[in-house]
Amino acid sequence: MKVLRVLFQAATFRETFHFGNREIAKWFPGHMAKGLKQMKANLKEVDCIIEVHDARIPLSGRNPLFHEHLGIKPHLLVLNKMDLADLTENERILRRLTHQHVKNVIFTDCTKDENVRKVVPLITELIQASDRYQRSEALDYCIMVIGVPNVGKSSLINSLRRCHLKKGKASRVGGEPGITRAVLSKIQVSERPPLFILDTPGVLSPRIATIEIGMKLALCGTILDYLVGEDIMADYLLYTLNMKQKFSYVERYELGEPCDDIENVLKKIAIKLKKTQKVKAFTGVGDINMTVPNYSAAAYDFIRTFRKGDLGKVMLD
Ligand SMILES: Nc1nc2c(ncn2[C@@H]2O[C@H](COP(=O)(O)OP(=O)(O)O)[C@@H](O)[C@H]2O)c(=O)[nH]1
Ligand SMILES: [Mg+2]
Repeated sequence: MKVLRVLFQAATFRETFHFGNREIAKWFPGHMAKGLKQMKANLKEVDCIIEVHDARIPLSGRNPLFHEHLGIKPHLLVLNKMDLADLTENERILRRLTHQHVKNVIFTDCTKDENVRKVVPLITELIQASDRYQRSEALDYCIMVIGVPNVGKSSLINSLRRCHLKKGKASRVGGEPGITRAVLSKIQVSERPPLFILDTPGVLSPRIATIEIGMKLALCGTILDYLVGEDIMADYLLYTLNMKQKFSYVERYELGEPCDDIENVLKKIAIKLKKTQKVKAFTGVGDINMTVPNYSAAAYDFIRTFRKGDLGKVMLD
């Protein structure tokens, strides 16, 4: 792999990505507005907020509404899916987060319960150091888990239960945005201290600031793909992998060498995966049937393989 990398470094790649004049389709479904409203209404019962976000985008796409509406409580940022993120860039990320006044950060992998045991001691400390307002008499701790869709909020709760209660699933987990709907269910995750967690539906910002942020959110599966478009997502992914010198895709799809031209890459992926389609072509002398690469099927495979971590660990920010 090392040899491969040295060889590939000589290739030239794009230094910036041109988005053209694309826009993100507006998407703030009713259940998200309702969810945020319910979260605010429950705030007086809450001692601490755990914000879960995807470790591949620790700086992008966190919802500013959370800080605006829920910012008064002690706050822990859990950067989950650390198994998919390139953590060699950690120090830069932590510096940036400190700059944004995010002081408490834990990286986790909820599928393997990795680092999840660090969560309860830290929030206990944060709550004990805080003014609990109306809850100063309460013996139990109540935590609200918030975040954009599909970052692993429900998985974190299940993992905490496995670590502290030796119990299984209490919160439904899903592979696409929108599995946990407007219900705020209160789930016990530990006996000592008695600790309860409110699971919440994912809430995105009603305005995603830039198309690039939208692209990163979509690549991590936190917004629906069609809002930005799978074709451009695949191109942005290729651009990122090349820029970060993550060349696993070359081997995976047997491309021979890195390439910065998405059409070329998708064509080869389609042929390798036998994702072709028959189309009718109209010629002067009559119609003929042709077999052409199915670019969208190839783009979909490229994106899905990335999401599973099979194109290597990547930091998108
Ligand atoms: N690789 C990886 N996948 C995870 C991790 N945590 C959750 N997932 C997956 O991410 C998807 C969304 O999880 P879920 O808990 O439903 O997210 P929520 O919408 O924020 O509640 C599911 O397919 C989980 O299996 C993690 O630490 N690593
Ligand atoms: Mg959920």
